[in-house]
Amino acid sequence: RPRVLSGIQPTADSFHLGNYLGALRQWVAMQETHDTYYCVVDLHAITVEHDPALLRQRTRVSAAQLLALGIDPDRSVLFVQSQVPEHTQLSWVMECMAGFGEASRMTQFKDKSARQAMDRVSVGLFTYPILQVADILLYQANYVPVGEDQRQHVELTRDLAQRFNTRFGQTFTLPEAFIVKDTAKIYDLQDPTSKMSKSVPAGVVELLEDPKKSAKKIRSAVTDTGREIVYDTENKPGVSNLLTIYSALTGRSVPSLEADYAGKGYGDLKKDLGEVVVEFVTPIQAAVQGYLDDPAELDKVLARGAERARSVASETLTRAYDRIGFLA
Ligand code: AQP
Repeated sequence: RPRVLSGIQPTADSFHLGNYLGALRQWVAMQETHDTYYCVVDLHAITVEHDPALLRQRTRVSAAQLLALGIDPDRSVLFVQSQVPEHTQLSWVMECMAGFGEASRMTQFKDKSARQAMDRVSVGLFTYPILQVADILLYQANYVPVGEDQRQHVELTRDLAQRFNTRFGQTFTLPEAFIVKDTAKIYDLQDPTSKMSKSVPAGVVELLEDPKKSAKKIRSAVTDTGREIVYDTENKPGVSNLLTIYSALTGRSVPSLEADYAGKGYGDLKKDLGEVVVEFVTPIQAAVQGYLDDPAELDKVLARGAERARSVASETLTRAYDRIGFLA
């Protein structure tokens, strides 16, 4: 089976619909067909200022959400990144493979650092994509299921893996981004030209917020001029985004939704989609609560995942260390 690795940051109280439709839905589905490794990337979470107690809580809430969404810890290796020290060890090696200019071209760093004064931006935020390179290469992953915003980081991973292999001998598998086109980018409900992102909370639907609040956000989503419910990303980005979400959550095709809503108004679409979202999140919230009610058991599941992850990661690291000339 081809191998898959992906990670998600524990940097918010809840995952949002963009995370779910862009990435996590694929994580769940790929368990059927791939050898899957999934991690909560807490090392990435400290690249911005954080509160330790909150990080601990959010790491558990993140793991609980993954389990509730259908990640099965028997079929997937589910773990917390900081519990596998090989990630930081390989990261240093890969930092030494990367050019400064190359790292400076990462658009996510440019976007995120532009929001703050340079003296407040951590070096960790700058080197973050290289830690991500290590995350992927340690498991010899063939595919990385992510949203469109992460494509450039997977490309960097390929480049650095190729460079290492050329200089020191075949060591790493070259991974490919696995991006589902239809849901590669879910847009903000209040600004349907920007991606839904936890940094701009206005138009974000969180999986763990009060479902009534989600339905309200959808009812007040920005829609477009005109009245027709048709998928047209250029002229109707708001309506198109709602149709994408509707289609992904129900499995109904966009053309069949267009046909059903012919002659109806934006209000009808938004009201119905609100109900679809409430139905989707309600059982997930109950399941998350179930996992959080027994944190000792949750920690045990994660410890077992870390142990399984380490057995693969340490083998890759040992080989990489040997190739670059470190003593055994
Ligand atoms: N709007 C989105 N549409 C599709 N996919 C998305 N992802 C994030 N936003 C969207 C995908 O979710 C996965 C987890 O991403 P992360 O842990 O890196 O979270 P993030 O990118 O920090 O989440 P945000 O909300 O996008 O944060 P900020 O505001 O910090 O940029 C990834 O696979 C990502 O592609």
